[in-house]
Amino acid sequence: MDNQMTRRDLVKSTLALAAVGSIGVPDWVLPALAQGEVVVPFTDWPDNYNPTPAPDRRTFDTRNVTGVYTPADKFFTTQHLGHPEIDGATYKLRVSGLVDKPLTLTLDEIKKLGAAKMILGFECSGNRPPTQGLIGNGEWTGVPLKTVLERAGLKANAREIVFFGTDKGEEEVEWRTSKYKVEQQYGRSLQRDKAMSAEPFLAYALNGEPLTKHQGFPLRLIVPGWYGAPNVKWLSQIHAQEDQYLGKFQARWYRTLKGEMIDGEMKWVETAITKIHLKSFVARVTKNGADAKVTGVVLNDGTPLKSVEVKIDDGPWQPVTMDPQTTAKYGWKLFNYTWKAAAAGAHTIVSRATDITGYVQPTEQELENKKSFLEHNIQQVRKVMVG
Ligand SMILES: Nc1nc2c(c(=O)[nH]1)N[C@H]1C(S)=C(S)[C@@H](COP(=O)(O)O)O[C@H]1N2
Ligand SMILES: [Mo]
Repeated sequence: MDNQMTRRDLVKSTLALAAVGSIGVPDWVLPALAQGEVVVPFTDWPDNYNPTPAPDRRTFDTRNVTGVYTPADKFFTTQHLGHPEIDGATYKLRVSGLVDKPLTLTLDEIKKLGAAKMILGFECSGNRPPTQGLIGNGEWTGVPLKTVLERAGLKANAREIVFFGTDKGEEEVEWRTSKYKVEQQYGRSLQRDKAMSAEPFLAYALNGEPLTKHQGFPLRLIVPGWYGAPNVKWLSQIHAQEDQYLGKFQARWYRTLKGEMIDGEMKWVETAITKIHLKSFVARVTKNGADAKVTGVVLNDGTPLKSVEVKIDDGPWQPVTMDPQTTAKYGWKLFNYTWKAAAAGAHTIVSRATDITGYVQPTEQELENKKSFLEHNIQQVRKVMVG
C-alpha cells in the first residue's frame, strides 16, 4: 500500500472504497501461542496494570502486539476534557478566518472530497516505559487537509491554522487577582506551510470503520509522523489567522524542558512537541524449548531506519529481523529476534534503533538533562524472568 497521498492514490482509493467498502482490512488476532510456547513474564511490568484506568482513558497492552491494525476498541485513548457525543447527521465543520470563502461542510460533503488511506501509528508524547501503552497503529482514511484549505482559499496573511475540537473545559484565567474560569475548547495549531503540506489529513475512518467516539467521531486531524497532541479529535472548526495561536494546549502544555551545557553553563531550553522521536522497545517475549523469541516495536517520524539491535544482559548488540508486513513510512515497525538457549533466571533485554541520519535512540543517561517526561524515547531496559 502506498503511503503518500498523491492525487492518483486518492482516485484509486476512492474507487477501491466504493467497490469493497471496509472489507480488506484483516481482523485483529491476539498473538497465538504455538504448541509448547510459553510467555516469558516481564518483572518490570506493574502488578496493578489496568489498561482502562478511567472511562475516558485506555492504554494498549503492548504485550499483545501482533501486526498493523490495532482494533478500535483496543486503540489507546486519552483526552483532557471528556468525550463529546456528536450526531454525524447534523455535524458540520466550519472553516473560518482569513479565507476567501468560509466553508460549512457536512460529513458527507467532507467524505466526497476524498478517501485517501494511510497506515500510520502515533503515540502520546507522554508515552514511556515500562508499559508504553499510549501507542497505536492502523489504517486511517480521510481527506487531505490541503484539499479543504485550498477550497476555502487561504489569504496571503493567513500564517497560522488553528484546529478546535468540540470538547470544552473550564480554564482558570491567569493574571487575575480573584479566581475566575472561562470555558474553552481543545485547540492546536499548525503553521501555514505545515498545514498546506501533502501529509496532514482529516480522518473519518480507522481500519475501514467510522471513527468511534473515543477516536474523535466524526472527524479528526492527523499529522503523520507527529506525536498525538496535534491530532485534534471531534474537529469542529478550522480557523486561519495571522497571529500565533497561544491556547493552553498549544502554547503552555506539551513542552519539553532540557538542559544544554553552553560554555560551562546550563541553559534551559523549552521545545514544542512535534515530530515523534525515534523509539524502540521490547514488547513481548515467549519461549519454546531452549530458544526464546523477542518481539518489539519501532516508531518514529518516518525517517528511514538504518538498524535495530537488541542486547541480552551484558552481551553484544545483535541485529534483529524486521517484520516484512510493517513497512509503512509512518507506521510502527515490528521486529523479531531469536534468543538462542535462553537460560532460566532473571535477564535484561534492551533494544536500540538508529535512523539513516545516524541518530541513535538515547540511553537513559544521555537523556539525563531532559527534566520533563514527554518525548521519553530512551533505550528501555526490559527485565524478564525465564522459567
Ligand atoms: N479534541 C481533542 N483532541 C485531542 C485531545 C483532546 O484532549 N481533545 N488530546 C490529544 C492527545 S494529547 C492525544 S495523545 C491524542 C490521543 O488520541 P487517541 O485518543 O485517538 O489515541 O488525541 C489528541 N487530540
Ligand atoms: Mo498526548
